[in-house]
Amino acid sequence: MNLRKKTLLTIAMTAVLATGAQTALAASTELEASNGSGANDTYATAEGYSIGDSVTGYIGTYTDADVFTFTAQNSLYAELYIETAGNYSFTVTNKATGEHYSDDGTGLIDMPLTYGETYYVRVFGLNDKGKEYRLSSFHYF
Ligand SMILES: [Ca+2]
Repeated sequence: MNLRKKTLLTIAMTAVLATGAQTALAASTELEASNGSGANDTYATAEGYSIGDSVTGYIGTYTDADVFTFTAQNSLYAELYIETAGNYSFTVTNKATGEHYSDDGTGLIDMPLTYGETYYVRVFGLNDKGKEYRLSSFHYF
């Protein structure tokens, strides 16, 4: 292999590795079976989450809820959204302050964050279950 080809191959492999690493960091899966409930349904059993990450999961039963928690790393705004074929809704709650936001079925919540505060994201079905959802988010100013 000549030097030019070897250099191009190295660049391509580096790009693949960088992309793969980024995906591995940013994406995760709910820790509950796709037809299950009960493992992460409460604030006490919430799964860790970070703004900027995507997590996929299922509302496994009609009474299932999936709760995720994050601590704000800044006092910017956050947009959280779910993408799903299911008839699902979600809320974000700060237990300490009583702040509570609902997507009202739109799949979208825009909210201010307060540095150091802990928030809970709760995804649930509106008489629906069995479909996958993806919860994602990002910071904005
Ligand atoms: Ca659950």
